[in-house]
Amino acid sequence: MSRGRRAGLRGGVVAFSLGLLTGLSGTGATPLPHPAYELTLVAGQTSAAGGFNFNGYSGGEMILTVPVGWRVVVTFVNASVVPHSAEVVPYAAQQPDAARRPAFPGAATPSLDTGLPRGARATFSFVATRAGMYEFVCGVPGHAVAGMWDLLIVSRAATAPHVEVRPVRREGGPAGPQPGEASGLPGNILIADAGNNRLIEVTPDKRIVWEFPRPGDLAPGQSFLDPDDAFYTPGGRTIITNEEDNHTIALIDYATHRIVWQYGHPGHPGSAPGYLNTPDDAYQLPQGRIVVADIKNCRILVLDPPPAHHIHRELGIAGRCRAEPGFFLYPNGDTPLPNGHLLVTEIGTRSAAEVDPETGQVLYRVPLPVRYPSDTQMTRAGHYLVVDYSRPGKVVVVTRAGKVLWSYGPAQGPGRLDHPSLALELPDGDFLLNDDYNHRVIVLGRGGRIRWQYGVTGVPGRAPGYLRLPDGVDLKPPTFGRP
Ligand SMILES: [Cu+2]
Repeated sequence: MSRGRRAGLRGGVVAFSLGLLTGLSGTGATPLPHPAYELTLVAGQTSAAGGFNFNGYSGGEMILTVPVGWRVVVTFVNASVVPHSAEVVPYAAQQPDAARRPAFPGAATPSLDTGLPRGARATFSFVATRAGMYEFVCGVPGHAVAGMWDLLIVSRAATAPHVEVRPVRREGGPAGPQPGEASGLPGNILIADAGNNRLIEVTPDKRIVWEFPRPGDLAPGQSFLDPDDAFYTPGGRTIITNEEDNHTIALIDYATHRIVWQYGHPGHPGSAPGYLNTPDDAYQLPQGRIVVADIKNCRILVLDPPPAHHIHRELGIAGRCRAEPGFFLYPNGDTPLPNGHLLVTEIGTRSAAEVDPETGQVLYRVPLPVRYPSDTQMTRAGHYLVVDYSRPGKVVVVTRAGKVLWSYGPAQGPGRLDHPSLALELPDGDFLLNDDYNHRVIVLGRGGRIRWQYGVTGVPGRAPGYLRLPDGVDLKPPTFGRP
């Protein structure tokens, strides 16, 4: 998928997790003395309340209730260009106009007054030892007053934590096929469930049959964060994924659940050999080479087949972001075509170009009539399928000249898309796409009807039937995994 410039902006959407940690099973860590609840707070996730919101909710619209005595583990992410912070303070009818002492020891991010910059993450935790009404507020002066607060209720009566939001944006049910629902899916699909830091393979009847990482899958020191896309590789044994904000790409062995190859330095963007900066859409080509759209370096890298870590070719020049021949302007997609060429999507020029990876030559360029094109694909009829990573989002099919042949993009209702980042054509001509900020993956019929859905619209989660900011999908090839 791809989104590109949004690295940093990502962080995504909502994301209060329904994760209940009861002592980090499987990692060998000492069990926590209190049952814990994990909450992700994304500052400025949407434009609601002028951006002064957590997870899109402001003014107390989001309410977390936890039983007294529980630990709350908060992962704070700033998705906004405006610096923000977060802390827990006692609820007051009048919001504080500046940071104050947190209600519980440790219940605050660093830099409460000045805020953390865009893309920053901070984790804090506290034990909710006293029942009562509290609020999560931004400590930057003026922000809480502007609406940047949500509620925390520490309850003696509650037996389990829960989150509720008003207005409630729930549509559709979670897991399980709906009556009469025919998916149109010819097989399993792979979902890069970015906000849950995992990849899952789901059957057409919505069972999870493969997941990475399971507890213990990662070696000590290995990380797996925010996978943006994941694709089955042509060899039938591995899955390739890019961790855009972790600046790495990786091959995962499907059978053993091990990372068998990695390129890039986790957490360290760069352009020197061995480094990537916001990589998107890593694919393995049939002969084993790896391609990746290295967005912020404005280049496409072609790497020698693993286990090497060698650059075969650099298309464009790292750091020279230009809309000129020989250069790329924030490329976020590099779909391999049957003829061995790549279909490169550029955010900066709103176009897709067929590129010969051996020479870097652009054969033609397709203008894309969308605000923020993501991950153009070629259809079997030879047209170009692209999504608009916007709200409302769109799915568009255009000719080589950029003429719109088909488009979908309702401005409201349950069919409205919210930052879709990748659409693929299914064998029957319908589309499989991830609708990131709606926390769902759908099959969209050519008639404009949603035929199948995994995830609950607008409701992030990790339980079966839920997703959090799904950022990529792939369709399992019938031959994958067969000897
Ligand atoms: Cu703030």
